[in-house]
Amino acid sequence: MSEDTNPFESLQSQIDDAAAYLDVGDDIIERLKHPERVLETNLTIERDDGDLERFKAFRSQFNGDRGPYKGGIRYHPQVSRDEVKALSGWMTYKTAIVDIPLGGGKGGIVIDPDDYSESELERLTRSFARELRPMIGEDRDVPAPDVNTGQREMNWIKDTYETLENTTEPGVITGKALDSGGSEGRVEATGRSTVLAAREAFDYLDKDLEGATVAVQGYGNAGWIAAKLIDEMGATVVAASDSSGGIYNPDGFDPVAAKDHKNETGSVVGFEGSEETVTNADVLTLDVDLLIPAALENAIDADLAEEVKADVISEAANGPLTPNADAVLEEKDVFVVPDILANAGGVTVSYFEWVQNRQRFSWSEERVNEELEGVIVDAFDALVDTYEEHDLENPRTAAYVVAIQRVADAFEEAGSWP
Ligand code: AKG
Repeated sequence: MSEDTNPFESLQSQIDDAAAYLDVGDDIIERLKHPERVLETNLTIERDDGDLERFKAFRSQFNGDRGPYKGGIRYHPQVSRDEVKALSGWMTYKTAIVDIPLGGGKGGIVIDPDDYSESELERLTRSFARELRPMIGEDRDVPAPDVNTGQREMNWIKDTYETLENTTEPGVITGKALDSGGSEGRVEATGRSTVLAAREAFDYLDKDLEGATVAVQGYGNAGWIAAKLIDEMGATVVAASDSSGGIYNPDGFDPVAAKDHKNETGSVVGFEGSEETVTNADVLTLDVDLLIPAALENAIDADLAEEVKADVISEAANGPLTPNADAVLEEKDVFVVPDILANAGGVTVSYFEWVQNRQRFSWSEERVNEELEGVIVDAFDALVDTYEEHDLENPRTAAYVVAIQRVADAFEEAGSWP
């Protein structure tokens, strides 16, 4: 990576780009560029061998003007205070562009979970839940899964919170297992919105998704589900990658079989449906119709962006393009469906899960997917209206214009303390 990009600075520059088109005072824009508060804490747990180990952990509550703070908790060695601040800001504008009544938050622990046993991870997660307890709650802050966390961790947090609070409050957290109050469709939701948003973009650009070629960078939950669903829509997945490398077959391959291979061996590399082993950078710069970056921030910097040949990018990851990469792609007329819309399926179905928990009622998978589709299509339409109204070059700026205006309106409508 030739560019050293701080994700929090990326978020702030995205807000600045949109501010020029907004009827919002500079003082309010300044407020909307910073989190309301950030918890930084040190968690010490006993390892299985009896030694103690300390882990740094964060929770950023970026903005609560439109509802409870909402966003995932990730376990990754690259977690930092600035990364969590950026991710919580992206959550704020994500919940706003899809117009669900939630704010934005994000948390994380600096850890490579692969190096720890399940019982060590449980002790660590429960320790974090104890720290979070005073600041979370179904009307306060509602965490969810993110990179390297899932139903197991959410269930531990729910159990710790409910035990200490002596209550049942499943809506304190989303992304739970189905039997613990989770929602149908939540596991697939991020990948699903990524392809629904891509479908809308192809439609808007008058391009045919049927037979379009697709490359997917990152074959975790969001990436592989997006690959599976786009294949079901008639597109051809020709490349995929994970942290060990990439696979390429110009005639396409079965994305589910590639996932089975990854489950068995730990990587997509070596999959029999592949013609060629390629690098991650190759996957990002292949001559395809649609590129889906589905790994971490800053996957594409300006140098790599010069090499990108895709016509459309749908961002399953948060922050995969640096601002300089965005500028290069804008020059090249690549249509980028921004993360805050493309991957908003996760938080949208989390919202449905929270609603179901409060209703003490479960929706069918069909209903969840139908409602999700409506939300993504409406958000895409709002983006396009603003994109055209202001004659914008970059769909990301249009998404921020819509989202920031909604957050600013809620802030102003609340009035101020005398
Ligand atoms: C994200 O969209 O980046 C999330 O962290 C998901 C949040 C949620 O499901 O509440």
